[in-house]
Amino acid sequence: MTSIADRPDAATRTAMLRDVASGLSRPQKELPPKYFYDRRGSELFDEITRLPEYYLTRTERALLDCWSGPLMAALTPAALVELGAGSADKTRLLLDAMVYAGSGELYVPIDVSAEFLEDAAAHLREEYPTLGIEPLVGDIAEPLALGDDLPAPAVIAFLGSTIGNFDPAGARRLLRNVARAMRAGDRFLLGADLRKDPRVIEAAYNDQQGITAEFNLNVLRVLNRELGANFDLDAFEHRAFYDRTLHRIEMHLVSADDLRVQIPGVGTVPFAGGESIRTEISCKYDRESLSGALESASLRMERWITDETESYALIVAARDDAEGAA
Ligand code: AVJ
Repeated sequence: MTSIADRPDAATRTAMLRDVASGLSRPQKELPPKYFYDRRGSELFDEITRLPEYYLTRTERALLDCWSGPLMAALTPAALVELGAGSADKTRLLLDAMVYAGSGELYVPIDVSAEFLEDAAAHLREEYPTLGIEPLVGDIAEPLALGDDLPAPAVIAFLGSTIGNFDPAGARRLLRNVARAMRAGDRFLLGADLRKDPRVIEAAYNDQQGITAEFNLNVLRVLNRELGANFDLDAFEHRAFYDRTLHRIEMHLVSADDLRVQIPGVGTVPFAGGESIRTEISCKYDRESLSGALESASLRMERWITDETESYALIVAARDDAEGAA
């Protein structure tokens, strides 16, 4: 997964400056998680997905291994739209199954990084000569501009539990955007991490090897490089904990001491000893909270697929005015 280029354009830098200025001026300082993912951050995330503690990716992949075939055979989509064009191997499971179902015409990956998208598209065009590959540059948090000529029916996939990065209001907004882009025959395929023993969840974000800590600190490296900020990475510590009331992981960078950070274009940002920047939330769902979120966006859960430990779920949803079931 890559979201920001190592050399972002002027518009991206302006947006970053705005996000950083507003995020760091709040009582609880905050940074948007999308700034983790420069080249190094994407590599670190890749490493995270292979960690023994990080069960999410491997559980989702196992579910897709089992279910891509049956789901695609039942839905026979002409198009696959993927939000946040994620890890290539999971995409391939879906594309293989769509081609095998005999209905596939088009794959539309959506991501904010044009560079990353074009790279991935070039590979996929070689591997899937019978499919059109038409990447779309855009922020998945914004309304989807899929166009009137999207072949029907389409499956819109949002995998990797990235939905967890949105708070309930943000998730509802995103789901509404998805619902608005769907036609009656289209389906939404969502991958979501589930509520479970907090110790298991906390371990996934506090790995023994310290890769998640490196990943977390990388956002400061990005700000130093892109904005000329002077964050001292040694002055901040990784902390991740599960909030049992809000059902979410919060990731923070904690400053041990009082310090002041200079960010050109933003100004001086003071930190008191023990103060933190919240860098990510990762919300965990159960069947009820997910169907509630879907319903509030005019979507109806049609299928609920989990692994045997009910650790992770794949959900198929339709517009609530659609007929039939997958
Ligand atoms: C890519 C948002 C699903 O929340 O588990 C992994 C990112 N952060 N370890 C997640 C992440 C720390 C991941 N998502």
